[in-house]
Amino acid sequence: MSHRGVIERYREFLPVSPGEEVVTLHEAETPLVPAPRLGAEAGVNLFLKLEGCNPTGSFKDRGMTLAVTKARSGGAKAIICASTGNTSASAAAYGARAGLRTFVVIPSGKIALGKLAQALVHGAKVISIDGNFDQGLALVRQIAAAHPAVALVNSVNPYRLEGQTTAAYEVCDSLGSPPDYLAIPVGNAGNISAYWRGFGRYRNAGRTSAVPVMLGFQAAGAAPLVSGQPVERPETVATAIRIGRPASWDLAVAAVRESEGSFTAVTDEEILRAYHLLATREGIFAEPASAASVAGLLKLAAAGKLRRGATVVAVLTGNGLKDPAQATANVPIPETVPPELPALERVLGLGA
Ligand code: AN7
Repeated sequence: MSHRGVIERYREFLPVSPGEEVVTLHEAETPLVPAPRLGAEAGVNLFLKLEGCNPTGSFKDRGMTLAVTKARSGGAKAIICASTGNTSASAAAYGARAGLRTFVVIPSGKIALGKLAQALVHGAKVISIDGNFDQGLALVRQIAAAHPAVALVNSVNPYRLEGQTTAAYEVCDSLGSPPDYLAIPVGNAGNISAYWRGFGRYRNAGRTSAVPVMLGFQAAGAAPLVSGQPVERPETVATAIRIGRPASWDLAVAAVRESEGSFTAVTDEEILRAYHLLATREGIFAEPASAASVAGLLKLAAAGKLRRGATVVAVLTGNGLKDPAQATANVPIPETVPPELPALERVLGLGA
């Protein structure tokens, strides 16, 4: 059976006991799609890892299957997270599947509509705070510490990162070897840390013989890992990565240092350009935060900082449909015409 889910597919690398009852939506095994046109622009052999094809539309499902499996087998009655959107959508779905209550804390007005809809439809208790993600995370950590029946499922939960290592295994399995570079958007910095651990573990297990250079990209208004300083008031159009105090700071810094990679900031303009290029030139609709990986690659390539002809995987972390407001912000409004052939031909430019 294909799409058995992260735990069944990579069980030998994950901390799950044989008898443990798994909570899964048969996530992962996402497509790795060549991007020849954008690859040519960057002078590299580019592949896109479409994490928006996961059951809840983002990479978060890889870690959530493990975190929620462990929460339930550990006797939790509820799960809780703070979120810029995707973690809450995933937690709400896996929480529903597990029969656990889900509590979600979000920054008021700063999460994409599709993600909010997901959390609500799955029946999570959603609380909006008049504050940002970093403040929300500090609060939910305190709740989980004070209430043992409530399991924290943010990426400070070690099972989240363990589950997310599977994306690195998949990239290697799909390509037959690791890429030269891995390009990835960075917010709370869990995913870049998980990929790095995964690539290292796969090499140590003899499955591969190398590891990639890790290229992390942050939005310019929320780039603490680029500046080396926490950002008190992060701002970016890419709300998913509007984070000023990444929880996995040290792990992410180690990933970049050990792989001889880099952190680079991309502006909102660069993010939105990449977002439109992905959609119009490659047929791929990813959310703005995800487009930061491609924006960053184009930026590094233009500066002569990418080896020409290298194999590059850019991780597109979430589905474009998550953020309909952004999607419809800068596109023409459809023209309305009478339901008549000549009128339709005229507006299509197909008239006589
Ligand atoms: C589409 O949902 O932090 O660096 O609360 O949704 O591992 O945080 C989302 C993060 C990239 C950054 N792309 O990953 C949340 C949340 C998308 C995301 C990131 C997120 P990390």
